[in-house]
Amino acid sequence: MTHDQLHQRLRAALGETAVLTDPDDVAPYTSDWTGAFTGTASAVVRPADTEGVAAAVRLCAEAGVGIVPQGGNTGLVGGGVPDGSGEQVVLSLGRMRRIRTVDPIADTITVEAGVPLQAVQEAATASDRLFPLSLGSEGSCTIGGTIATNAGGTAVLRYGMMRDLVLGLEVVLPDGRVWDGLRPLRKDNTGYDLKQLFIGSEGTLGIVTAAVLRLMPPTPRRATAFLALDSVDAATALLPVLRQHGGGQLTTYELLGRQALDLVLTHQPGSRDPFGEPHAWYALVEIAGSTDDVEARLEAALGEAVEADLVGDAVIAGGPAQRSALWRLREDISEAQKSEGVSIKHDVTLPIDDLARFVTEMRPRLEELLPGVRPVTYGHVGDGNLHYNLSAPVGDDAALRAAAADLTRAVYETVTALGGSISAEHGLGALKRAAAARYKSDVEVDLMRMVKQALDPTGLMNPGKVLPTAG
Ligand code: FAD
Ligand code: 2HG
Ligand code: ZN
Repeated sequence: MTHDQLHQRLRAALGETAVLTDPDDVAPYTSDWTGAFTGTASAVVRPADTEGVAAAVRLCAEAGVGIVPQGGNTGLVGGGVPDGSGEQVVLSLGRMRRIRTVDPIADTITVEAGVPLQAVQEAATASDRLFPLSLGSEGSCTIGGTIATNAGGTAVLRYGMMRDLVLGLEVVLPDGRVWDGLRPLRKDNTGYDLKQLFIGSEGTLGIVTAAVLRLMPPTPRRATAFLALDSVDAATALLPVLRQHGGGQLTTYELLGRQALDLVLTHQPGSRDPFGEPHAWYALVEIAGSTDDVEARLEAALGEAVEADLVGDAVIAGGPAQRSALWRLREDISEAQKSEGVSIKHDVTLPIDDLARFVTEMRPRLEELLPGVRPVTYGHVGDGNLHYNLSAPVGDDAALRAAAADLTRAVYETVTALGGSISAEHGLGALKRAAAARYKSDVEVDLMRMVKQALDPTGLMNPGKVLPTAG
């Protein structure tokens, strides 16, 4: 079947407007948020419902055409973007935006894959509940995308990753069948937990079309502090203090190096340094709950931290405007680093005890490889997850591009030697698929290939992503 014939059949099955082929219409779907990944597509298909997704998958399978599922296109590893062949079809879930039900007794919300994360948070709030997943991209990223990447964010410390928040899934399989696993059950030991296979599979095993998600009690009281710290060691030593005083309500513990704050202050209008003098490191802490004691808990934790010499200075948010300003200093880093120019992203996890060692060991190694390279270090310190993103030496993007492979190898070797992971929360996508072959064990890679072969034997589901290249 030619691509033109495929387009005609897709239009006949899904309707004229559901299939985009005009280059101007297709363009927004073929490059990513970072600008590092750009491809071309045979077409973009935008089904309105699960049946439409299944029909599109069946037609692409008949034509032997690869399918790239796409949600909000905020992924940072090139997973939702087609390759450069022009042979692949992008399947966007963007029209599937229905919130199907909020169930106050089961304490669940059932939503379609294309619903933006923020809309789910708002629907939960409107029912006096909380959907706790929280990302800087929440206005644009979709529930399907957060499931496909097993997204993390700034509340993982308390609530876990997306994997921990999904009770049931509906998935269109690579052969076009629909698996209805849309169950709100909290207990279901009937063999393999199939939904977990699809969560974090980045569109390589099937297309998530809907999900049942867990809701949590709301946390209307929030105590938020921005801290100045001398070292990463101080940040890790502070974690048990925060946890002890937080009493299960410690929700956020984020770290920022001075370079990260500097980028925000330079590029984000209205941002302001909360302190009179610069410090090497900063942390954003939030304790959240439903009772008034959250502030007292935060103050007690900070009192102990100051006494133990772990904190140099601290600002506690006096109200919603100040809280939001402090949050922006953390959440705007990605945007600010993008404005600064070319950078290389490393989203790594380490055993928490080794975070300081990692940061200390990396600096001279990187400086030797590329003098003037600027590590912008920040992340979810409570989860051992650093975004160790390297900006180019000032004015020399070309030098960073030339040294990129060596720099990344140095980072990943150190992470692996310390028992960490080369992808904490963003996934492998296209960016890290070759690295996965190097840093995962042969047994792990083999098992991944077996799973892929079993579910997608013709390899049409997001080709060229996640699965390490052979050899
Ligand atoms: P897309 O980018 O469209 O797709 C991502 C992957 O999922 C692709 O492989 C795609 O093929 C697949 N996919 C998408 N939808 C489906 C579906 N319905 N079925 C099957 N496969 C599908 N991530 C974090 O984990 N934590 C953060 O704190 C965080 N902060 C961010 C901040 C910014 C400013 C930005 C730009 C990104 C951030 N991200 C973060 C990354 C990104 O937002 C997440 O990975 C998010 O889950 C992607 O959702 P999406 O809908 O945009 O997916
Ligand atoms: C964050 O924690 C995101 O802000 C984005 O995961 C990280 O842009 C990045 O590298
Ligand atoms: Zn992150």
